[in-house]
Parts: sequence; C-alpha cells; structure tokens
Amino acid sequence: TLTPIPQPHKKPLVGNLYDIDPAVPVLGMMELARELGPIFQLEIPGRRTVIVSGFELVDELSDESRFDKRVWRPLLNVRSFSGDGLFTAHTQEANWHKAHNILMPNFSMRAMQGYMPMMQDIAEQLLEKWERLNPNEEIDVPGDMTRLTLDTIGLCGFDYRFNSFYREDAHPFVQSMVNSLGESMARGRRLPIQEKLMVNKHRQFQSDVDYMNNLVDDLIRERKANSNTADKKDLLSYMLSGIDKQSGQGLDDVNIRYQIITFLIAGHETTSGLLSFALYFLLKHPDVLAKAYAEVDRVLGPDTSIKPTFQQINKLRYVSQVLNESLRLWPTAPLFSVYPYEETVIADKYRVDKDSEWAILIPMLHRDKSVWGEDAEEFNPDHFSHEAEATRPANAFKPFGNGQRACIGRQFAMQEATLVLGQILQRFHLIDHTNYELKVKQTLTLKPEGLTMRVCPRTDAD
Ligand code: MNH
Repeated sequence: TLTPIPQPHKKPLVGNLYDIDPAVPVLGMMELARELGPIFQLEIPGRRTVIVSGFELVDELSDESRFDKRVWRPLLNVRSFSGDGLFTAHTQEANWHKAHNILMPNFSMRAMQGYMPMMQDIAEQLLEKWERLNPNEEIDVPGDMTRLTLDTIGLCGFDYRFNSFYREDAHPFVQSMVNSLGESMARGRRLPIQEKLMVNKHRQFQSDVDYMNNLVDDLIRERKANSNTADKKDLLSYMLSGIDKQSGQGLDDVNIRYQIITFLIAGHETTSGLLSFALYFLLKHPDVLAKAYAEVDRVLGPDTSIKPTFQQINKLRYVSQVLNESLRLWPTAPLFSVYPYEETVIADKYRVDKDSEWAILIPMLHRDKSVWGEDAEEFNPDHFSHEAEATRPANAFKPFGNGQRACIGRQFAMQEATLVLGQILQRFHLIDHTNYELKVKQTLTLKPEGLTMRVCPRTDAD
C-alpha cells in the first residue's frame, strides 16, 4: 500500500517556499530531515522535490537499472553556461557518452602520477606563502584553498596559470564563475513573475558568461595555433585529439568550451571546500591532529626540501581518513538528483513518478545512525578505518555521487587534497586563534564561512 510522503504544512500560493532559508537551503533541509525523517517533500508552485536521506531509500535509488541522474533545476540553470559538458549533460545526450569515453583515461592511476609534478608546483606556492607570513598574520583558509585548487585544475587541465597566489583578489574568472553560479541558484527560487523583473541581474549574468567564454575560447585557440599540442598531457590535449571508439567521433569546439568551464567549476570549488572543512576539523580535534602529525612524520619525514612522491601520498592513509571523514559530515557537493526510467515504487510504499524531483541529501545520509553508529554526528576518522570500511554497505558514503554519473575527478581531488594537507602538516602548527565557530556557507557547494587560522613552523615550536 502506498504511503504519503511527509511534508511541512503548505501555505497558499507559495507552498513551502519559506520553510527553508534561501541562503543555506541545505541546512534547512537537514533540519527538516531531522524533524520529518528519511524522506519528505517540499512544494513550491510548479515544482515538487522529494528529499531522501535514509540509507535504505538511497540504496534503492542508487540502482542504475531503475534510476538515472536527473539534471535537475539547479543544474539546468548552470547549463546555460556549461551546456552539455559532462556535469550538466543528460545521460542520453550523445556528447555525454563521447566525452565520458574520451576523458576517462585522463583520470586513470597513470594519469594521476602524471599530474603530481603540477600539483606539487601549486602546493609549493601555498606552502611558501604560509612560510613567509609574520607570526600574527592570519590565513583566509577558504580563500587560499580556492587559490590552490583553481590553480591546480588550471595547470593540470589546460596548462593555464591563474597565478592566484600572486593576486590579492580572486582571478576575474572566479569572480564571474561565483556570480553566475549564484545567479543560477537564485533563479531556482524566483517565481516566474519575479524573474521577469531582474533586468540588471540578467545583464550581469550575460556579461559574466561572456567573460568565461572568451577566456576559454582564447585558451582553445592558442592551443590549436601551437604546433606542439600533442606533447602536452593535459585534459585539453585529450579533448582536442581524443576519439571516442564507440562512435568514432571527437569533441567539437563548442563542447570543448563547455567541458573546460565544467572542469574549472567542478574541479575546484568542491576540493577547496573539502580542504577547508578538513582544516576546520583538525583545528577542533587535537587528538586527531596528533595522529595525523605522527603519520606524516613517519611517511614524509622532516625534510621539506624533498617533494612527496606519488607512492608516499598513497601511504598517507590516516590523512585520507581525515579527508573522507570531512566529506562524510560536510560533503561539499551536498545534493544530487535522480529520476526513474519507469514510474516505480520504493520501499514498497512511496510512489516515484517521472516528473517530480528526487534529491539525495548527502549530509544526512552520512549521519544515518543505522550505518554509521551512535556517534554518527561526531568527527572521528575511525569511521574510515580498514575494519569499518570492510563492513560498511555500499551506497552509505556518496560524496561523489552515483554510478556512471559519479565524479570523474574523485582520485584527482583526493590526491591533490592528500598531498597538500600532508605537506601542511609536515611544516606547520595550526592555530585556532579566533576560536572559530562553524558557519556553513552554501553556493553550489559548501564552505566554512570566514574560517581563518594562524600557522607557525613546526621546527620553531617542537
Ligand atoms: Mn566532481 C560529478 C562531487 C572534485 C569533475 N562530482 C560530481 C558529482 C558529485 C561530485 C557529487 C555528481 C553530481 C550529480 O550526480 O549531479 N567532485 C565532487 C567532490 C569533489 C569533486 C565532493 C572534491 C572533493 N570533480 C572534482 C574534481 C573534478 C571533478 C577535482 C575535475 C578534475 N565531477 C566532475 C565532473 C563530474 C563530477 C566532470 C560529472 C561527471 C559525469 O557526470 O560524467
């Protein structure tokens, strides 16, 4: 027998529009999930969204024979500047398959080894900046992490240097990207009548999109004009020369532009948030920090003049547990959406039709006590110990999404984050000089807003 899905009381005309703080919808959804349980729905005129966070339900929705990724409202808005790039393409679009097949080899183990020198190059810039700070200067953690991750994907992906560590303000590309992502999110909440009145917002949006397109089109043009294209082992060279064996076709220039914008967006905000949350948790958990220091000292040793190797980074098992545990409590891409190929029923009682939006609320999935235990709300990297990993069911940990539409950059992000976090710990004491209180900021992704810290060289204090 079918059961109705819990829903907060609906108001006339606006439905549940005001049940959630538009500045941080994920926090509002988390609150509602705590109140209403593992499944609930929200309605605003013309739109119904079912929000699922219980493990059993998510497990069923992860069945790829029945469900596919939905490019839902927020992503459809982003699509106006990332087009049919991998992230915002529908699975049925020819370009998704083509690009997926062409780009997968760029994320193999071997490819990861190839990115190491470039990742080290950018990490070095961050470390040198921090080493040169005066004792009382504070670090804007999300700011520097965004510099790091943007510059890393720029260099590894397109041999482009944003040189963010040589700028006070964000690179104009980041500004345009943040603006246009913000506007995309805002559009998801406006009523059609409100949307018509947003002339200035629309003009600004267009100018931001034009700026991004121009920068990227220049990159493509320059690379094509350059004869030694084939020597470069970055994403762009694969995009330009790769042939999909299945269709026998390559990617066209417009699609390549969308892919580059996609990788610049998908490839840096999330990893930057991950590193910021990880540093936040380390600042607040001295016991965990001590264990991480011990591992880094054992694996990397004290000599900071030697760059960590690929093999060493893979040995930083506890550091990667810290990162996974950060992604568990604050998965920086907190939602993804699915639809059923055919109308169906889940858990034998909830109807899933093809038109409503179904979203997986990852932060609450990751706090499901039936999987993670009574201490699910606590930060403890032992949630990712060998033993815990061996017994945890599949689909309980989904910070990178699901199945064939899961994150293509997962290993890239983890390698980058482990490298830089390992090196930060090798060199610095971390100081929570403001006694920071967590405030989560949501754009397309999550970040600890206003997190600052101080560092001092470990050699001085030990
Ligand atoms: Mn990433 C898809 C999270 C780092 C490039 N990424 C996804 C999805 C999640 C996600 C969740 C699935 C979204 C959906 O189902 O709608 N990604 C992350 C997180 C990090 C991350 C939490 C870092 C931490 N992502 C990266 C990096 C890159 C990247 C780094 C590039 C180098 N991600 C992508 C692309 C997709 C994606 C491209 C779309 C893949 C596809 O659908 O084919």
